Amino acid sequence: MKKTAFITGATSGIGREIAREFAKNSLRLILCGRRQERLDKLQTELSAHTEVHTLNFDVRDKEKVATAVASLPENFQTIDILINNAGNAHGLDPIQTGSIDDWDAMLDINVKGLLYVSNAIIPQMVERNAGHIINIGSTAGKEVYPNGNVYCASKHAVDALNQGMRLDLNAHGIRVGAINPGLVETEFSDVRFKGNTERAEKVYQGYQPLTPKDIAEIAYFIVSRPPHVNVADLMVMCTAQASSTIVKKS
Ligand code: NDP
Ligand code: 8X3
Repeated sequence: MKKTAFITGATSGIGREIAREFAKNSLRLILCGRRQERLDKLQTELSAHTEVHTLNFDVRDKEKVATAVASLPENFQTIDILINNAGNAHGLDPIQTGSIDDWDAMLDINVKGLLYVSNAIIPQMVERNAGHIINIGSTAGKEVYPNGNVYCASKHAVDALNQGMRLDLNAHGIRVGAINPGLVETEFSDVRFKGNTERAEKVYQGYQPLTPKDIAEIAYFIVSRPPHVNVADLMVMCTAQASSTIVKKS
């Protein structure tokens, strides 16, 4: 029977490409995000390959998260794969001048939002003693770079939660792993720099960054391993990148 994957942050970047890659491989999809037009467009595009259901909610709203998951039609209620991907950086400022609103956004979305979604889905995996969770972390969850302070803290929290989930869900045969990408060209920097396109574009100039498709192919590789294989923690950078601060640019 075809597996069903629940993907947060499917309206853009990494999440959208994971949706496309999974659809190409006939996984059934539950696509989540806040931008309904994009959800509708992607549903139309991918329905040629597979069954698609969309859910519109803000991961920060724990009631909406729970209601959305509870609203799934019967044929989408069994979730085999959870991709915890929704998230962003907001700002790039030293700790002494950082914006509290940016800090709230990053911790509420990247950490608490991931927890709310996990809370709505993990119990059914535990009940079935089956499931696969992939948490999208970051190299920012493995090291800290100047001005990255709170974003890095949020991704370090994702790293800790990935480990914690793996420990707690071990008895239930649920696979838990993280993909920790380095620089991937998406709308990430547009969000980080609040629509300052010039600044956002500069992040990816002078070298070849990863593409969302690179990450999507890795995600499909992971979910298509046989049941005894769990890719627990994977870090991937473009060849030009050696660390958060060392990137070989032309
Ligand atoms: P994008 O900005 O392209 O995509 C972010 C996605 O998250 C969108 O689909 C957006 O949907 C969703 N999202 C953001 N906030 C919320 C919210 N409050 N509620 C629900 N959904 C939300 O960025 P990426 O694809 O690059 O980012 C995806 C993940 O990858 C993030 O967790 C990011 O931290 C991580 N990452 C990114 C890297 C990069 O270099 N790009 C590298 C390492 C990790 P919508 O706005 O429609 O709600
Ligand atoms: C995104 C990669 O280096 O911009 O998580 O933090 S980075």
